[in-house]
Amino acid sequence: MKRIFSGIQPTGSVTLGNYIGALKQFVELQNEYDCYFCIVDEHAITVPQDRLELRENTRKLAALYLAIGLDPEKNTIFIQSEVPAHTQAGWLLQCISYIGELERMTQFKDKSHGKEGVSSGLLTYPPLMAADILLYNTDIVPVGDDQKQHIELTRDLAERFNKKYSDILKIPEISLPKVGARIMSLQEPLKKMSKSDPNKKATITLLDDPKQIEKKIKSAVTDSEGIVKYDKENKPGVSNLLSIYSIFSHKTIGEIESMYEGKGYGDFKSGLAEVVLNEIKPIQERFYELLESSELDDILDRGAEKANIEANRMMKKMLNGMGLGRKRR
Ligand code: ATP
Ligand code: LTN
Repeated sequence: MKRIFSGIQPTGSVTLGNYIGALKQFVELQNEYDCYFCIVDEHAITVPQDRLELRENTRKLAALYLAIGLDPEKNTIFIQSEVPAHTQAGWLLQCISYIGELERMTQFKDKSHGKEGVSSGLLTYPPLMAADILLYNTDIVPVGDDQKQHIELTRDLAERFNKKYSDILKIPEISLPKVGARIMSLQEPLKKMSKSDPNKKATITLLDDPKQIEKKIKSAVTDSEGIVKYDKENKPGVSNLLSIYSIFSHKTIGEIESMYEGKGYGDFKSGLAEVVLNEIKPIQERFYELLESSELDDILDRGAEKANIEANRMMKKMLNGMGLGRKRR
């Protein structure tokens, strides 16, 4: 069975962008692959976090992984900081990364732009991500479009390590969703929807209450034309809403355009709210049950145990390959 690895940062409430770009792919892939799904809390601290919120967000994300339908019997679900090999391998890969290539990462440029006191961890975030992936002999990494560059770098680092030290790291492939690889902000449709966006009207989260979701969809930025038509260049707001509609309704964009021919944005937005809520409501119900359960801790304990065994096996090979410490058997 081929291996999948992916991770999400516990940096806030999970958005429709995360759900469509990453989580929905996880659910689809779980039956055909041996999957490792991680909550990457060590990535979250590359920008300032409140420690109590971070812990709460970590637990919530774990509950959400299960609530969307990931089966803990089939998948390994765990928290990054509970598997120390990630930071250890991250360091080894930092030592073969060039500052120039890290500075070229668009996520680093976006998150550091105009900020004071940018942490060095924000710069060295990609080698840690590469470690996450490479420790597990990963074949495929399901992510949204914004992570393409990081996966390219992961492949480069693996090739560099294999050439320089020892040919042990598997070169992973990226998997992007067919539709919705980049869901845009509801308020600034030229910007990606992001869970750390301070403007709460710009994002829909999986845990927003239904009234809030309806309101946010109603106030989503569109245009003055009043025609429901997909045209990314000239109608980015409406096109983004159409993509979301298509994903939640399993209808093609063409079918939805026909449904709303001659109708205004009001009807279109009400229809969109309905299909989104149909899918999200049951997830929310399961989420709140799971959050309080001890079952969640058992699953995370088992996940960490399995991930530690797997990651330590590769860690040993990497240390041996680089000549660190005494040779391990
Ligand atoms: P932050 O705002 O803290 O950077 P984020 O919302 O960008 O967070 P991540 O934790 O960085 O989310 O990403 C988790 C997964 O969700 C990744 O696979 C990423 O590619 C995907 N993703 C994030 N935003 C979007 C989006 N707007 N559209 C599609 N996929 C997305
Ligand atoms: N960088 C990713 C989160 C992430 C990840 C990973 C995704 C960290 N490690 C390993 C896939 C595989 C992000 O910001 N979305």
